Amino acid sequence: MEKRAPKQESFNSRNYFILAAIGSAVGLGNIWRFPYVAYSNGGGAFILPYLIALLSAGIPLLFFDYAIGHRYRGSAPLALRRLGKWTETLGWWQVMVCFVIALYYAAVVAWAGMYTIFSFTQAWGSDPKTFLMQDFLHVAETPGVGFDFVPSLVIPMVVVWAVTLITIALGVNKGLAMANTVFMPLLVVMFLILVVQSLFLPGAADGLNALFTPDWGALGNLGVWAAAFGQIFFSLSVGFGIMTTYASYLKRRTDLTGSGLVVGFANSGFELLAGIGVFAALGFMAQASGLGVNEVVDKGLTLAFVAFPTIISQAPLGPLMGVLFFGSLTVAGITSLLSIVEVLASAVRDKLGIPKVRATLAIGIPLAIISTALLSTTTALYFLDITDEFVNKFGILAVAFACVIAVAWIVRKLPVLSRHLDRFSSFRTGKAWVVFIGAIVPVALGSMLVTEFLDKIG
Ligand code: ILE
Repeated sequence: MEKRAPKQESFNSRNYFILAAIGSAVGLGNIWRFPYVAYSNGGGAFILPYLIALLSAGIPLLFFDYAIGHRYRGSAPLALRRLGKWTETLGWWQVMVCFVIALYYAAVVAWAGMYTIFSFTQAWGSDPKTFLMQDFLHVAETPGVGFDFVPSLVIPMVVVWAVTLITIALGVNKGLAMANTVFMPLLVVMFLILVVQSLFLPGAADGLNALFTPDWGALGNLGVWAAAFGQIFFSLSVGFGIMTTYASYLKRRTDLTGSGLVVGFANSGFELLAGIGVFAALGFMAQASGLGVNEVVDKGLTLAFVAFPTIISQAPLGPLMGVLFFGSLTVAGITSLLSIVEVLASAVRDKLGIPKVRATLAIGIPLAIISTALLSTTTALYFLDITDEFVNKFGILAVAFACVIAVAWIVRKLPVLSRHLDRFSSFRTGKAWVVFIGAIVPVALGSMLVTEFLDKIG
């Protein structure tokens, strides 16, 4: 039986909410995911599907999450239960997705933290790849074989988990708002200096050309559109409980759509900046090694932990660049991790009717132990690769699709949510929003899921 939920916390100011929502959105997805996704899906031409995805699905879904969280004032499962009873199940599905993401997201933050320290001495030496695989991660040669602990990975994980759980336990204002007030300005300053530094490197222009040269032909490919929508969902943190949870902490009188636009454009602005910074640096790397940019481009983990160390070792003021890059990755990652774990802690708080601190410990400690156990072993990298791909493609997209279908077509609550949005907003979204959420978003999400599925089995 559900216990009576303790009194809902709320952000002392709307600015805290906006800051925390931007902190959630801007994360690993912006820094290491976007540049490569854009480059490999049409370069400059990718801007078109990207903007369409942002305006037709990202922002409308952000409003959707906000409306549910703000109107039904609860964690994702509780808010969805208040909306349609059985839809609580969808809220738990979102919680599951967040649980899985948290397991590996924390590890990447921990590794980025370690690499910030390594940057001072360039501990990776002349061969960053071997350093990463053998000296740092001790990757087993065969997946699944040699499930051994790597003790040196445990401490950074424990630190990341301690910071995360303490912040969440401190509550919405003393924890989340404070952390974002400190970390977000720090991130902006560090990242801007990094981008300027990268732009002054020799070869930077080649990198930017590689990123922005449009391949218009790519637009005929459905996969490119799927990549644009997928990037927006992941990066904007929409559709899997995060924004619902954060919006439940907004005071009643507020501006939902105005806040949403600020968050959406801030996130995309940061993402574009990350693309510029990363590709300027890759252009330098290509020139320094006498290769084409296409030969040095890499994605995700290798981009961050192999390509960047190589660049840092060669660039003037390399150690500074290293601290800025890995520092940014750590800070951007931790503010996103906070939002992912907030979804879990608030769900447990509401379900068991226990205070936030106890709920945080009840879910946070097992989560931290599982995450540390799985990702401090010689098979960490395999685990990360598999879950990252699976969660992105099927977890996030599928749960967002299910929620939109359920709310729009089964419990038919879009008119209620639309009225709520219009009432608590600086501008009216009216019928247009209902059409986007009821028709355009489900069609876009549905076709992406089918494309991904066919791609997997094909
Ligand atoms: N939006 C963030 C990112 O881009 C997180 C996604 C929360 C899981 O990395």
